[in-house]
Amino acid sequence: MILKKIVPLFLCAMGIISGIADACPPVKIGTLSIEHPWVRPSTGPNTAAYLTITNMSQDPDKLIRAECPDATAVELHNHIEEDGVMKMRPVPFIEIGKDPVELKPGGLHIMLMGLKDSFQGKGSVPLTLHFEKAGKVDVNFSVKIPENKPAAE
Ligand SMILES: [Cu+2]
Repeated sequence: MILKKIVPLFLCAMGIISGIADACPPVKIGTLSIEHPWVRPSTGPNTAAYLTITNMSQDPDKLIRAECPDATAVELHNHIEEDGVMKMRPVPFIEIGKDPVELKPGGLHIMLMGLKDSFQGKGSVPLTLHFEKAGKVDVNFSVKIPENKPAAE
């Protein structure tokens, strides 16, 4: 019985079942629940990390900063359309209101820049997320190549 619970957690932490995101239990911090954290392996100096954050409280929170030991700099980014072209822009924070916030390709993302590691062949990558109210939390992001998506953030 205990083993049934421990094994999926262990496999999840190791990133072995990274393709099956639903097998990973949500990470809880304060009133926030973090699900499906994943990062794209890189072929260049930068890549992006994604996740879904749900706030169980009526009180909004903000993702204000993220850190990754394998990146020289980490920024919070959004995509905006400018003259018909999608461009990435840094944002000072990502508000977590009453609706779940999904960071995903083509939208909000955590930009990892100046990578010291391509993440190719890795199971997972540790990131630290800083929230204004909930504080900081360490989350393992599964290394995953997205399906049916071009290699752009
Ligand atoms: Cu970006």
